[in-house]
Amino acid sequence: MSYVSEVLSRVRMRNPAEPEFIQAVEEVLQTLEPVLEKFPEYEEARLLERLVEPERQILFRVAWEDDQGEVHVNRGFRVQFSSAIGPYKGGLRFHRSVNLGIVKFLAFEQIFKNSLTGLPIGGAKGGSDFDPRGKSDRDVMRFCQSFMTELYRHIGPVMDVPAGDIGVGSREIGYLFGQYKRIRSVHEGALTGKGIHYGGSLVRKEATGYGLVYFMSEALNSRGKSFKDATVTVSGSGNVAIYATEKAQELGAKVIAMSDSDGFIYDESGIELETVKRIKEIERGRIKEYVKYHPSSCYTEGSRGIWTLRADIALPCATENELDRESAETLVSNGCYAVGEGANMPCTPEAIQVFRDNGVLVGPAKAANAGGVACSALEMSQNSIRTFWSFEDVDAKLRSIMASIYQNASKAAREYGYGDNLVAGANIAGFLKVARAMMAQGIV
Ligand code: NDP
Ligand code: 2IT
Repeated sequence: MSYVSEVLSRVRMRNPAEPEFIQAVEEVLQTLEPVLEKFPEYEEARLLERLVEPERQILFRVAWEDDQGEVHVNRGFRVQFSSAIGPYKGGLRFHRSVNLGIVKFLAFEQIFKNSLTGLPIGGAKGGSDFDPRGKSDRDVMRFCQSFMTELYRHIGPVMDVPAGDIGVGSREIGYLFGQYKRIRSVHEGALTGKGIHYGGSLVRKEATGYGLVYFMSEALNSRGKSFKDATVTVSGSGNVAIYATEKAQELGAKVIAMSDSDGFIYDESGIELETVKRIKEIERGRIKEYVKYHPSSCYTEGSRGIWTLRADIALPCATENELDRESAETLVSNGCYAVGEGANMPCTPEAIQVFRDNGVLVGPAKAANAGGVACSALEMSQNSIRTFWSFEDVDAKLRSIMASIYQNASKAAREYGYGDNLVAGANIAGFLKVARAMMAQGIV
C-alpha cells in the first residue's frame, strides 16, 4: 500500500462523521503521489499524518438572547489547522449546516489556498450553526458579541486572523470587531474584511469574485479564449457571486443566471447587477424578487436547475458539492468549456472527473478563489504599517497574485506529470511550500 493510501485509510477511520473533510483530504492527497515519490523524507518524517491533523480545534457554547427575550444556544468553532507558513488565517461561516466536519474541510483547504497566494498566512476556519436568515440587526449583533466573548482569547494579528465567509459579511465583521476591541482595549487587525473607515482595505469586498475572474481569464487565455462575448452562469448571489458577475460583465461576458438556496433567475438579456445588489446587499431579500423588476426574466424553484442552462462558462459561487455528476454532464452536453470554482469545493469529485474526461477547463477553488484571502493578507499588511492603499494599488496587486497563482499551478502540474490539470497543480504548488516549512521546523 502506498504512503498516501495508508494515510487516507487512517483519515477515513478516524473521522467517520466528517464526509466533507474526508472528501477534501482525498482530493489533495490523491494528487500528491509523485511528490512523495520524489521526496521520500516526507514519509520518514510522517509529514502527511501531521498535515491532516489540526494543530488546535476550539469548540464553544454561544448563548444569546433575541429581540423577544428568548434565549438561544448555538455552537461556535475555530479550527486552527496549520501555522507552518504564517499565523492562522481563514473565514468564519454562519449557516445552519455548520458542524465540525465542514469547518475542518474548509480549514484544510485554506492551508493550500493561503500557501498559493505566496503570502505568509497559515490555514484556519471557524463559524457557527447560527442562521442569520430572518434575524434582526440587533439579534445578529448580540450573537456576534457572545461569539467573540469566547473567540477573542484565541485570535490576534500575529496569532489568528478570521474574516468572512457564508453568512458573515461587513455587518457581522463590524459587530465582531467592536466586541474584540471592547474586550482587548486594542484597535488592531485581528479581523479582516473590516469597513474601510476603521482599518479595512479597499477591494476586499470585491476580491474573491474579481480574483476568480482574473484567474479564469489567465487560464482561458492559455486556451485562446476569454470572457468577451461568453455566456456565463453564476450560482449564488452573495459576496463572491455578485463580484464575479461584476468583473465578468466588465470583461464583456453575458451573465444570464444567478441563484440562492431557494431557486434561480434566468435573464436572457443579461443580469442587471444593480438590481441583485439592491435585493441582496441592501434589502437582504430573495433572488426571486428580481423578476418583479425585470418582468422578461424568469424564476425557477430549486437551485440546481441553474446547471441545466446553456452556458460557455459556469462559475459555481454558492457552496460545497452544489454541482454533481449529472449537472456536469448536462453542462458538457450543452457546450460548456470552462468551470471556475468561486465557492469552496463546489464540484463533487465525480463532476470534476466528467469535466476532465471532456476537456473542460477547471479552475480549482484553492487557486481560483484565493483572491479573497490574498486581499485579506494585504489588509493585514496595511494594518501593520498603518497605511491605506488606493483601490488601483490593491486591485493591481490582486491581479498579479492571481496571475502568479495560475502560473505556479500550471507549472507544478506539468512538472509532476499532470499536463494541464490545474486541480493537481494547485494542490502540489500549495503543498510544497507548506511541506518545506514543516520539514524546517522539526517534528511538531
Ligand atoms: P454569502 O453568504 O455572501 O453568499 C452565499 C450564497 O450562496 C447565497 O446566495 C446563498 O443563498 C447561497 N448558498 C449558501 N448555502 C447554500 C446551499 N446550501 N445551497 C444553495 N445555495 C446556498 O457567502 P459568500 O459569497 O462569501 O461565499 C460563497 C462561497 O464562496 C462559499 O463556498 C465560501 O466558502 C466561498 N468563499 C468565500 C470567500 C469570501 O471572501 N467571502 C473567499 C473564498 C471562498 P441563501 O441566501 O439562500 O443562503
Ligand atoms: O474561503 C476563504 O478563503 C474565505 N472565506 C476568506 C478567508 C479570509 O481570511 O479572507
